[in-house]
Amino acid sequence: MLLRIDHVGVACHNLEEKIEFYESVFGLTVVSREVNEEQGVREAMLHVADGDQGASYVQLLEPLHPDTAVGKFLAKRGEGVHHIGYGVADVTKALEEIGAKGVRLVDERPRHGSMGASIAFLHPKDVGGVLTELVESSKR
Ligand code: MC0
Repeated sequence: MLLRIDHVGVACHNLEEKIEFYESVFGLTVVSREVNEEQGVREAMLHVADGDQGASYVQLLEPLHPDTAVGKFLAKRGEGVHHIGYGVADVTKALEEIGAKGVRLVDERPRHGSMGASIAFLHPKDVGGVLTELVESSKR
């Protein structure tokens, strides 16, 4: 069901500073920047590698307000890995299958994600403490 690691989401206080760090230390390149009001984030995708099943990225996330998922995470835990996003072929089908196995779904239906993807989150409490995102990439 999981095709690849699509991205690792990293929570940070200052997006521009963190982009500069990933560019200068790892030589990564920003391929997309977006503000996602629904998710309460300003984010950037930095390309890491291409594989048979698609590309993988580091996603840097800065909260738009303290009272957002990433804002609350930063206040509680500080900067660091916020979630793992796995590529799937069909996010609606994957949600059905995973929900049927008793895993709590944060999203019953897909939402709008980075670079036109359809995304949905699984609750970290049911995935061993890991906030897990399913990502169906846009068919561009
Ligand atoms: C919270 N918890 C986490 C966590 N966030 N555990 C692991 N990883 C995380 N990222 C834990 C808390 O420590 C707490 O455990 C419990 O979950 C409840 O957390 P809370 O602080 O009370 O917050 P809630 O319950 O209001 O919300 C948690 C929840 C939320 C996961 C449901 O953050 C959520 O809906 N996340 C999905 C949306 C999201 O994260 N959007 C931002 C990225 P204790 O033990 O202390 O009770 S958007 C994105 O990434 C898009 C743009 C994309 O990829 O394209």
